[in-house]
Amino acid sequence: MSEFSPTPKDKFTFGLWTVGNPGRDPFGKPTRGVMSPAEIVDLLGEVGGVHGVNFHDNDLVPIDASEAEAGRIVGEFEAALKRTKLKVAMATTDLFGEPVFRDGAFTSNDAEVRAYAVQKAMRGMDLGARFGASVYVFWGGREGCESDAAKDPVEAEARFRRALDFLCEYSIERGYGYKFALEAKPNEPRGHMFFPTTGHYLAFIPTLKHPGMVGVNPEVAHEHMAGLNFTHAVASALAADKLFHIDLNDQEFGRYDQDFRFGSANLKHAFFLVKLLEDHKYAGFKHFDAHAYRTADRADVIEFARGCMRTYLILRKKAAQWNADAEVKALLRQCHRPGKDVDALTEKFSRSKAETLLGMGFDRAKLAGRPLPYERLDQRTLEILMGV
Ligand code: DIG
Ligand code: MN
Ligand code: MN
Repeated sequence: MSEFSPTPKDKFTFGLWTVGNPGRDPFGKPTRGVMSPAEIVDLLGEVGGVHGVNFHDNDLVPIDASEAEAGRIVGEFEAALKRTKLKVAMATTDLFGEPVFRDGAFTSNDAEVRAYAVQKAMRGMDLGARFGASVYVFWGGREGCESDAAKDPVEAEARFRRALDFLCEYSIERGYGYKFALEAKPNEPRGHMFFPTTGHYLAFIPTLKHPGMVGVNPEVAHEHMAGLNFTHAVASALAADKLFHIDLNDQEFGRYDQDFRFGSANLKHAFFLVKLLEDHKYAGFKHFDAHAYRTADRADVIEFARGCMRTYLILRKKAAQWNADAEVKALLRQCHRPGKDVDALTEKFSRSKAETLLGMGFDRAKLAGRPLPYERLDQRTLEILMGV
């Protein structure tokens, strides 16, 4: 056990499709063998310290599997879970791979496709509940359009809302106790994606019939693809008490969805994310929705998974070091001016407070001249990260 060895208590999880990714990409064939769900669970057991595994319905049971095949696959999967003591943390539905969903699932223009998508999600919820999954993710991979001639976006969102309201009721009626987590992604695979960022979902959730059951599942790569600060997206979710799940990975800005190993592209961004999660005591699953480079063999896939978790644990220690650093604390004291009395004025409105505030004089030149040593603060941050 090294200082940065994960344990199941860290609640790190991996989807079957992550370490099971065979290396296929839009321009090339698979470079690795396709593993069965049981073999993927055994690989995660070999990785060590993993809390749980996640699956799309068809990652586990292929869409055209016979009853007998489904029974065999599920039985082998269950045996592998027992062998490795891995839990099933999150489940989700593949509503994006099959041609039937080419024009969306819940937002499709075809009522039969919408109904089939809800049925498929219900069956996915049944399968997840069978293994004790407590979070159910919805990534609307095909909800969008290439031309806005296709459908009214207000109507499209209404269809998405109807499906979620129905599925919330299904979870309640079945007593599954699911926390639904909505995952945003911009720009692909549809020409224009509905709900492209976490912020869009945070605005959407209050319009649902059971908003308390529904939160978000932000993903690093997806907010980066929109050119946004992921830590701020997570902060908005935390502030709204809606961070029900999180997809950790990494991503070069301005690229397709790369799903890189956590921390491998933007170490400073990863640091501030881990600091935020730890400062705010996020207690949910930390899912690495990522995959190894296409060049990786099985051994390197294992290193990929270990690297995701080690980087999180190293950055967690760096965050504690940063919070305790004397120079950081001194610099923060210089930059943050509480001004208790003036702050109290806008704490809670009252006519007299408003009058007092209206009557106050502010010396703009003095305020503008106060030092803000952010260069030194950011340099100190980098030097802590660089181990200096
Ligand atoms: C893509 O980032 C999506 C799908 O992999 C899955 O539906 C979801 C679960 O993490 N993330
Ligand atoms: Mn992704
Ligand atoms: Mn994801």
